[in-house]
Formats: sequence, structure tokens, C-alpha cells
Amino acid sequence: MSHAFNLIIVGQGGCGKTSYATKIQNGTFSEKYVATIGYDKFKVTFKTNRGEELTFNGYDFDGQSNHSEVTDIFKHQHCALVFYDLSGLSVS
Ligand SMILES: Nc1nc2c(ncn2[C@@H]2O[C@H](COP(=O)(O)OP(=O)(O)OP(=O)(O)O)[C@@H](O)[C@H]2O)c(=O)[nH]1
Ligand SMILES: [Mg+2]
Repeated sequence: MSHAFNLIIVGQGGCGKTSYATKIQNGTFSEKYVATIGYDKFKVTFKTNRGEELTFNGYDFDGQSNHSEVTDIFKHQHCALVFYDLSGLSVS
């Protein structure tokens, strides 16, 4: 049995969204920062321990735009990952 889901990744610029998407898709990590422009699509497939195949069709958005022009894509997602950079937080 296989299932497919739409997945969106959003969050502030430079916090690691593309690095995460690249890691789960290709298994690689780069220290070089190349800012995403608009969004990049990616696809990952997992097998569960019950033998089911799960495919995630992902949209990795840039953290700089307000994305008002692409909200149509937002409406067709099944799940979302919201990223932020913990090292940028201050506790008072
Ligand atoms: N130390 C460390 N660096 C990371 C980690 N994840 C990402 N980086 C670095 O942070 C920088 C930005 O990462 P990206 O994944 O491109 O950030 P992004 O959220 O996609 O940025 P935008 O596309 O501009 O929104 C890169 O230089 C990465 O190598 C992490 O977990 N640890
Ligand atoms: Mg990016």
C-alpha cells in the first residue's frame, strides 16, 4: 500500500529549511548558504515498518518573501513543517 502527501516547509530565512529538505532527500549536507528564491520542490519516500510506502511531495519555501502570490499552493497541503533558528532566541 502506498500513500502520498503534500508537505510544505516554511520559516525564517537562513534557519535550515533547504538543508533539512536536501538531507532527507539526498542524505547530504552543505555548509554553503544559497538562499532559496520562491520555492524548490523535493520528493522523499519512506517505507514504514508495516511495509507501507509513504511519499511526501514537498515545497521548500524561501524565508524572505511574504508568499502572497503562492497561497494557492498553501491550500493544497496535507502537512507543514515550521522551522526557526533556536540559536537566534534570547531569554530574559
Ligand atoms: N550549524 C548548523 N548549520 C546549519 C544547520 N542547518 C543549516 N545550516 C546552515 O545554515 C545556512 C542556511 O541554511 P539553509 O538550509 O539554506 O536555510 P533556509 O532556511 O533554506 O534559508 P532561505 O532559503 O533563505 O529561507 C547554511 O549555511 C547551512 O549550512 C544546522 O543544523 N546546523
Ligand atoms: Mg532555502
